[in-house]
Amino acid sequence: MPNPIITAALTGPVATKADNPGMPGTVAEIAADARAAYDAGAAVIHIHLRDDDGNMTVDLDVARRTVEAVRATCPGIVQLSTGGLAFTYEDRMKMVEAKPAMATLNPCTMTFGAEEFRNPPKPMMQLAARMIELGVKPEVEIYDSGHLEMMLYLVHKGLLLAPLQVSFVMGVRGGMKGDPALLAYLVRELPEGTSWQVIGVAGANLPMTTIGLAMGGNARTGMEDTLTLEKGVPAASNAQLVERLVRIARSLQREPATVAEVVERLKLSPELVGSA
Ligand code: KMH
Ligand code: ZN
Repeated sequence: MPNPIITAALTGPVATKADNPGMPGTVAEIAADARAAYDAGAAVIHIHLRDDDGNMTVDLDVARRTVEAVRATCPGIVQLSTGGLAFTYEDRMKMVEAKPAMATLNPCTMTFGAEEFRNPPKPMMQLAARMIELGVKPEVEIYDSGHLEMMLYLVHKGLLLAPLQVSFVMGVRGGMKGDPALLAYLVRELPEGTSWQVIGVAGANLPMTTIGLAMGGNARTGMEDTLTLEKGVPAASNAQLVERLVRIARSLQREPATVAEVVERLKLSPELVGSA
């Protein structure tokens, strides 16, 4: 079993500092949190942007400044989100122009809690093609079994290249629930050599990421996915969540992958990975 890639999802498209004061709220705070998460064992830093007033944004200048700030602060691999619920798809697509080493690719439209998460097929495929041009590695986010079929179609069309990097998102209202039987099915359907993890949202976070690790997957945590350490106990920081995940991985005798291992395994573009 290869060493698990640990991802820290520092910020998200829904919760803000108002929901947990330990969440970063500016470019500088995101960079500082990335360093702390890296020091705790995360190799990949997944980011939804915040401007200097703490607002969610998909402004390309903020994206460039964020990529630069994180790269200057730590060697962690920057993964920008092209998701988000409040912005047009065209604006979200521009995130890859900031040239992060990785960015998310959400293959299908869906209900997302009280919102609509729009990922129309045509621009989604344009985004996939643009990522190939720029050498930005997609993290494909699968919220339902049909999304996996769409991913395989993109592979067939040459819009996604091996090695694939996949997240199974469990616990969003409108997508799959956290259920080990569903996970077993999805993992079985993956092409040989695919790297995968569970994104366990809210109550699904701890059990499903632990099960994913035990099954040989990678793992992600952070305040995008859960604001609490346990019911009623807010997480103090993203680093605290990463520390706990690393403890779980080590209890399962799995040592977190280094940045160099991730670059090699996912065939990331070396020029897009920082060296701070
Ligand atoms: N919070 C995720 C489950 C992405 O980052 O591309 C949804 C999301 C996807 O925002
Ligand atoms: Zn995200």
